Amino acid sequence: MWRGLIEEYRPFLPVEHATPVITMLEGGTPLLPSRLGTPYGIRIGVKYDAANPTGSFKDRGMTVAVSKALEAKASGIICASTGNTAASAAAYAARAGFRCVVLLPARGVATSKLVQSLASGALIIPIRAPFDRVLRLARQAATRFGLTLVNSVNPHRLAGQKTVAFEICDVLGRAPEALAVPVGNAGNITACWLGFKDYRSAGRIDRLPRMIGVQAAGAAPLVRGRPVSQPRTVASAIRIGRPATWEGAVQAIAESGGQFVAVSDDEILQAQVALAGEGLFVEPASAASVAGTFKLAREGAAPSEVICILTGHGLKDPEVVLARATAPRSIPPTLDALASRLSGTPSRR
Ligand code: AN7
Repeated sequence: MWRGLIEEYRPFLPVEHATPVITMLEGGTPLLPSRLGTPYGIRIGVKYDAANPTGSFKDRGMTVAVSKALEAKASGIICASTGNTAASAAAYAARAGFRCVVLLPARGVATSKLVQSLASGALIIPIRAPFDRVLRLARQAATRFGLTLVNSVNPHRLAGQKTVAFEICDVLGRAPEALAVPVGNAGNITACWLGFKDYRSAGRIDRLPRMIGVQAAGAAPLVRGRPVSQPRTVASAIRIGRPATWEGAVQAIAESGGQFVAVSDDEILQAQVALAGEGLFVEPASAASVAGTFKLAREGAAPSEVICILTGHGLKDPEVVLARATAPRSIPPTLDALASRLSGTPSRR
């Protein structure tokens, strides 16, 4: 039985025997084959990290960061967030009995993420500024008010997030040829790369994957090579113009012989639909990893096997789907009415 990622990967993590483990048995998420690469003659597998307890990959880093904060006898935690870090921090803080302060950009956080943080009892403070400014405030506030910062600039977050690389290698028995990751603040791509390198040092794998970092075109500082002052994209989770772990991301791409890719909002939403066609409902930021892989495949530049990390659940951001859907109209409870409605819709196969 899966024991949560701290117990599963203890020798690779900064935990001691005495570290109190705050866990919701995160990790151990499905690695699934898909038909997504078939039209391009490549294999696309997906790591469905939306299956974590709060619906995003953030739980991997949070179990370690919150456990270490408890070990250090912190009085509470604080984060800046585009939503998922907040939802995860709020949940793990509740479990640890911590106060949790969440600073959010006042505009553009998806409703469900706000709802999750509220439900877990976090103190939510919307800040009238974009994410990068909010993160700066959170860093200052952590020092001033004696709170532990649980953004990915906290090394324990990165340590926990490495485990996604371990899990992929454990299932495949090797590293994939390439790994595609959506990139916002750049903690995750940095952590994934460290994870693969740890596994190689430990002799668990003998070669490393190429890393593909995917950003939304309107929020693509790493693709452009300079910060973006007013990032714009439908993928609110990665609407970040000045990634905090810039160097780590650049290093992952350079060392692995990989690349950064920018995808348009349309490409992101098309990938979201394609994933839904595989039964996988993800939020737009998540679909970016697949959109970037599709883009490379169209250019004939995709590796023959890509594992895409699906970082967050589709239920996180219902507005994006509703904005594009036509609301179904109701019918009377008769077979005739049902028959006429069914005749107007195409069958799937
Ligand atoms: C679904 O919650 O930055 O490159 O504050 O929620 O490690 O930042 C979220 C980021 C990808 C990007 N996919 O990861 C936050 C936050 C989803 C995300 C990313 C995020 P990083």
